[in-house]
Amino acid sequence: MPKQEQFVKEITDMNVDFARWYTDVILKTELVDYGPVKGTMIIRPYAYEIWEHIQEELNARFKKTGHKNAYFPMFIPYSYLVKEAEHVEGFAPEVALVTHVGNEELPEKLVVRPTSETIICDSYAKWVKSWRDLPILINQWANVVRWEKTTRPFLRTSEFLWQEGHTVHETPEEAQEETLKMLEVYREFAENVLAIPVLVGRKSEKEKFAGAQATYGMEAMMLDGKSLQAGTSHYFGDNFSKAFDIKYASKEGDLKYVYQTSWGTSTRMIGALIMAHGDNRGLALPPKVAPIQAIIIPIAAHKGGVNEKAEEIRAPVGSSTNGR
Ligand code: 87F
Repeated sequence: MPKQEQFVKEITDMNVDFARWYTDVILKTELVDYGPVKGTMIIRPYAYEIWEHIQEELNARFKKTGHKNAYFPMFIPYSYLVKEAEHVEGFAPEVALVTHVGNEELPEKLVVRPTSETIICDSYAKWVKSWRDLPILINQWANVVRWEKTTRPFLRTSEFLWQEGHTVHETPEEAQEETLKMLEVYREFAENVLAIPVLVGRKSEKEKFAGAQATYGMEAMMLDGKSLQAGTSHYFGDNFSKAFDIKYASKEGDLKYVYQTSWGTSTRMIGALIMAHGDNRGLALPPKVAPIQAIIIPIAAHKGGVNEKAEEIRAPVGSSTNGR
């Protein structure tokens, strides 16, 4: 049996069991491996290179829209989380805590960041004094930890990589504009770089993040007909500025609360790529994020058989595809 067909045989038919097809593909193509701790993943070099392309493309867009990258600590004092207790309530079971160092119990528990609103707002409260300090347009590339019960590589893992944008504005209008601007950055990126069809829109009152006044999401369409949330953008209004006391002296000289946003995308995008482009031969990646670029050039195409051979190489005989 030709080697290629043998290889294909090792991948479950996507029309038979899509979830198993996904797992077969990511393991066989050496994108990922399971970490020793349940729910964790090892991002192998092939997948990390895809992530680097995603970072380059997003960074270019973030910079173009005036944002700068920064880095905040991954350990957050437990008391910060309690400050916005109402927002965190539903998430509490997912939060990983550091209670000991060596044999000694810490005087205050530490949260391993599941998201960075609290620690970033703490800094913003110190940094914002007058209207001249605004807007603040900061993005962070980081790992985050959320102790999830059911996990799948790239789609839901206890630790993942992401970017989180956190911005501060003088007016509600400016913050609302930022929320939608970044949602549009995600949409344009998903369609033009990842070549994935997406739907963007406002989430319902029930679906939105409790800390936000409005949450917008980007749903990416997968080959099994399901959608996958691949990005979110929140308008916080003054919810966080009131909880963290972030005020500025306006041009008129009075003290006002700031208006904020946050927005994020993660390594889940790699999962979306696989599920939007793969087929029964395995992985297929759009050129802008593919680590390996293969171009078939039929030289002397006028000669008989050349084009046919090129076509045969592109789509090997005997392989089944997803039919697109
Ligand atoms: C899990 C544990 C604790 C999501 C959590 O969507 C807190 C949270 O606040 C939590 N899971 N969230 C909401 C995150 C909001 C927001 N943060 C920046 C984003 C995008 C990036």
